[in-house]
Amino acid sequence: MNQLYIMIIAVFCTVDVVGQQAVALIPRPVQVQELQGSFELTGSTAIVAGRSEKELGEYLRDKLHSSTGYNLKVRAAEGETNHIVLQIDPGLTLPSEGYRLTVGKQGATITGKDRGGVFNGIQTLLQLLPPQVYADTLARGIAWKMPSVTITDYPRFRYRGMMLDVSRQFFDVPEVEQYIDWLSMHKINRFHWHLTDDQGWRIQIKHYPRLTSVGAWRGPKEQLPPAYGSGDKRYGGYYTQKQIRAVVRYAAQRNVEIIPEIDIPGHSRAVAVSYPQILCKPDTAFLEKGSRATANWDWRDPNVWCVGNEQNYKMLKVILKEVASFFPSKYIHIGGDEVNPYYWDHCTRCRALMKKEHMTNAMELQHYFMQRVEGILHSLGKRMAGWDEIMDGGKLDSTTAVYAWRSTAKASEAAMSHYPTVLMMGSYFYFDMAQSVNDRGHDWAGIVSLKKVYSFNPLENNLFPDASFHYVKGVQGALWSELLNKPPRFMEYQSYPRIAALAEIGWTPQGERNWGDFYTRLTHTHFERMKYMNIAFRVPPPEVWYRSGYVTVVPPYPGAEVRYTTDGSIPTVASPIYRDSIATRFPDSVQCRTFYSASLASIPLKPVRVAAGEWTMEPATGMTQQAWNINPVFDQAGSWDIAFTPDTLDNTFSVKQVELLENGITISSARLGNITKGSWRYRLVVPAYDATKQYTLRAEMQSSKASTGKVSMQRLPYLTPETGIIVNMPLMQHNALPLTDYDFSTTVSCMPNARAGDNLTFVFASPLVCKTITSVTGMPMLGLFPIQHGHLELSYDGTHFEYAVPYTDGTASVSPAHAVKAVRIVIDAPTDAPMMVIQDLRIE
Ligand code: TNX
Repeated sequence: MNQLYIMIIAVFCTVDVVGQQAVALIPRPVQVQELQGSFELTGSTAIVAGRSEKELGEYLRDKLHSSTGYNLKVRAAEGETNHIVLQIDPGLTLPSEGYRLTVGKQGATITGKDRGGVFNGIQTLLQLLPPQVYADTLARGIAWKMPSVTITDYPRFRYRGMMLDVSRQFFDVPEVEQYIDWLSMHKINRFHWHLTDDQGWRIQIKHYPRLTSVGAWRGPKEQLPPAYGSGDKRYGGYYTQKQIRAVVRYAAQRNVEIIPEIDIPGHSRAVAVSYPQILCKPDTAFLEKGSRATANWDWRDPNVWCVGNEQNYKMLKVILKEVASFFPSKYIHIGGDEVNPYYWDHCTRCRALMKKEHMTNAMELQHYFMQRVEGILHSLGKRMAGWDEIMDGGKLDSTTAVYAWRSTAKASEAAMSHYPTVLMMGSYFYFDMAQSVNDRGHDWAGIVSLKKVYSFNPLENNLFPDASFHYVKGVQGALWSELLNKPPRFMEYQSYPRIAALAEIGWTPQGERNWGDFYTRLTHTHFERMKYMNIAFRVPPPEVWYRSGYVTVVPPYPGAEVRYTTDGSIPTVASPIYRDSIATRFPDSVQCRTFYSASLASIPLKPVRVAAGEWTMEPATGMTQQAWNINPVFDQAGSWDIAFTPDTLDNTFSVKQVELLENGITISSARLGNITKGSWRYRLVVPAYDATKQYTLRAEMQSSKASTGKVSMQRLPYLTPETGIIVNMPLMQHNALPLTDYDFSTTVSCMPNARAGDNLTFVFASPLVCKTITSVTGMPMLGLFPIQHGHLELSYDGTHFEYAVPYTDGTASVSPAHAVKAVRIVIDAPTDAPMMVIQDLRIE
């Protein structure tokens, strides 16, 4: 009986959860009851606020002002009708930051548990109004109506944060404030400000002025070399203490607490160039060997604070004391990540300290350092926060907060060790990762799509057993800015809509979260809000397929406007709208793009050939041969990319020997593949195509588990002439062959940095007739480490080379007048980075 009762409740609740709400709010509130009728806001609506709510009332008035044109009165006495009442009621039986919002014909009332509660209620109220409410110019002819509702709402986590790296790229005060404002509208209540890193120190410290006069700038004549696209110019900036105080106030008004980060002891190159005395004192034997860490490029910068130098703790105390004086947050984040112990190992002072403290390895120095900094922070009345590396090497104080970024295992470890834990695992929360395989972005933590972010469920896989979940304080997204230098407004593109998903993870109970429901609210309503907020968010591209002479488009959401071209150009807002499949023999010239508005459009995509086939395999120890008829997708000679993608990740799966047969006879084969983003990829160069013949793809595959998956084929639009290579620069690889296989994922790097005059020549086996030759440099996808100062030369006879074209933005493209014999890449000046990366030629 009892059980039945519970079951009925469960069913009832589920229906309620999945039931669509007419009001589409993000993050989704805990409880919404929709009622009949609505309330219309007019110029004579009053905002009723007592003394403690007055400033919130003024915030609301200002928010409503630009779009409605109204200048609403904020007053203390309650009128009978037409009002928005704001009140704080600490007696409300809701968690902190919770609120109740009721809208009826007479007006709206927001009762908050505390100031944050009222603020959050105001955000919900704004979302109930037409999306134009967010416009910063007058929106005419709009009835400012909100539907009658009763909402009871409170956050799932107390800590709902977003981190922004302002070191690799600098964002000025208006940009930061704008960013915080957007966060607050998503009920995010922490802004983690990553203020210092190897590429720039961004916070004024009065006792150490060189930190910003020297450490905030990079460029050809600066102490810090150019980096991450800053190129030839002096680049940088910092915030004065006055500015910081203003941003702290601005954020506090929006219920956002700022957690400053001063990243030590690693990521400290900007300090090291300003005050070199913070560095280690390597012993003479080490120095004589001539081993300089900087000559040995490591992604972890070796400019690390010396642990054995007492003066450093004095200096840190002064710095942290200033920091503590203008950030009211309880926590100060001190980084602690990715320390390169290279110098510690060879430093007389660090070695002496190790001996004194009976330490056996350098990681114990890291722990020692953290404990000292923890002590400094405590003496300043603050608590310490750091990246999960701070757990290594020993126990810290139980108030110290751990920001788990490396893995879910690190998150479990932190919570199970009873450290207050913030979840920001790269694979879900690093918004500097690419959003799809076709997008720009890092991918070391995988592709972090919107759906991937939203799928995060901390209750899965018994990640936080027993009481350890109690130590999970919340979730946070991170936007590292290495790659944010381009294209314009990429910072916003990387942030939204992923932050909308983050907001809902942080706010909404797990049981009320549902991807389909979220995606509908997002695309139907929230996109429109973000448009008026003036966020250059990522518009999802359509799926574009090709098979048997037709390109078919699947719009990313119902009603999405997809435009296309068939001439290889990028679709514009004037291109035709896709309505029905496109008949074409040249799918590679088709491009499609979603247009949300004239200025908000997705990346353009070319058709993907519908999978050539699928496989199903039993577990086996030996190779299994599989074959597929590929006539529907194979339609021309040239270079083809064949991808084998298992349905579920399986590292026992492998593919060997891929062949293409024409009427049963092998005409192309490949033995060497590579694994990229979960697929085995092979490249086939197919010499001929004849529409009357039968084509088959054959592969040898193996897996010790049962395996299913799909085989897809993409034609590469490039010619693949046989070429030799003559190298005249310090290549890192033993040979340059990866540059001649027309596999654009295999590159070669030049390290150390090339010098002026260094060059590399491609010599074609026979004179090459082609339209264009393009040399793309920099890491595939990321674009890091391109050639910045260089040019291409052409030779028509193999002996005389003539200047053709300079590199711009890492790319140089030339159209030869007639058959060419050789192409030469010539470096004019070194790049600003530790190395240069060169890709295969793209010949069309
Ligand atoms: C790792 S996350 C870093 C950052 C990089 C980021 C790039 C962390 C504590 N350190 O310095 O910017 O990866 O994704």
